[in-house]
Amino acid sequence: MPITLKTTDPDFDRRFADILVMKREDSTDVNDAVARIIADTRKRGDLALCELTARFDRLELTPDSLRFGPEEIAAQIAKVSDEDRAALSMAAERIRAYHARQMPENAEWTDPEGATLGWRWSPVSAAGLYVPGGQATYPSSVLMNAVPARVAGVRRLVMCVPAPDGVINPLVLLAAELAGVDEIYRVGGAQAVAAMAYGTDTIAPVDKITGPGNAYVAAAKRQVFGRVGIDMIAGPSEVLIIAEGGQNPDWIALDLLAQAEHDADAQSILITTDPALADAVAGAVDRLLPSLPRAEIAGASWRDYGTIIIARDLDEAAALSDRVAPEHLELLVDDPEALAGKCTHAGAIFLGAFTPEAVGDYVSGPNHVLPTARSARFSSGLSVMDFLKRTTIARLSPGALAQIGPAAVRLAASEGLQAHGQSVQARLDQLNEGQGS
Ligand code: HSO
Ligand code: ZN
Repeated sequence: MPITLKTTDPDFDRRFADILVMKREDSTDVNDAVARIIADTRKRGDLALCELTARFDRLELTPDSLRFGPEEIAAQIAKVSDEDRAALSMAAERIRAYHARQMPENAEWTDPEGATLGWRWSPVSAAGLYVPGGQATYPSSVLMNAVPARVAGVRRLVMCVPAPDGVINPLVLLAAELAGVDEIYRVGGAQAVAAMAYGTDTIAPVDKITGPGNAYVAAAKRQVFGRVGIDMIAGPSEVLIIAEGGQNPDWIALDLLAQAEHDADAQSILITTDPALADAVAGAVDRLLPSLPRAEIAGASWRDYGTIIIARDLDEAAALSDRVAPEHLELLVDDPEALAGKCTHAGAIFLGAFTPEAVGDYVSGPNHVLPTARSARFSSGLSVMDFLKRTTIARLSPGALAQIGPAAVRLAASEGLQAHGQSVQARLDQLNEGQGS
């Protein structure tokens, strides 16, 4: 049974507040183990990678076989069906086109004092993409991470993916090829993150690491942050659907289940203004759930975290959604544009009955790496910006320095920084001399 609430319930505020603070992940403390793995990888490099891969992935490697060779990649990719290849290529193209539009412009102007100012964007030189092995190895996520990096102009793109027992998903390799990944290593876990951050003889270090992973990978990303940049630490996936009466309850149920099947800790929330629709959706979930291959995972998520809220009206629904700040927000209402205007805090918004969240996972174009756990209040999904940095530009004419320099001299004095003031004053003196003569 999902949690079911009405905003008119006397204890609604307290129960809704409980949902907001709900802890949806085990906080297994893996920090010490990860710190040891990082230290070992820094010290022993490739040797540590080979040993750890034998231990965790039951795969015997030598430094020479850490990297996937071109023939091996081609042989794996040849296994992919034409249909799968066409679908993945279409996804890659649409993701590329969307992200190309995100490229920001450089700026430059000269202000009235004569200072030429601006900024310019440049890509990080090398990026590393972590791809999980096992159940959560998603080719779509390879595209979502690698394509924006390439669009941003990153020159060297590295990927680490574990191959437990030597097994690799050919679609992951195809996605890497379509996106333009340069180097692929069959290394996973904290050791992969450490190798990309610090480098080994085989894997040259990168500047930024992105991509999802288990608790070990997440802890490793936190620990190497500062040495390299990281994207975000993603939590379990979530969807919030706002629906009006008249919408198809089966479609809504499937959208809720699509999120729930990711993870027993995923969360699916329905807010509706129509109590009859709430009942119909609850019934449809119970009917559709058992036929899913991942019924156990989806069922656990729906049972423990699934939520149905009956709201007085759409304005109230939008306000509640903003308090949740969901990763994905679906608006299944007659006028989704109007409602979207009232929803500010969401990683991605899906408008109307023909935009199920799952199209956003694969082919609509926007990124599916999105802020979870209410972090859409202050952050955004992965974009080309994550692979770019901004350098500011200033060039002062002598006249500009003459006008604004004296204020710098004063402020330097007020901070007790003599050399700062003198570095400006020396130039001002020369300008004054020039004027005197
Ligand atoms: N919904 C997930 C992404 C995903 N779904 C990958 C399917 N494959 C988090 O946004
Ligand atoms: Zn998904």
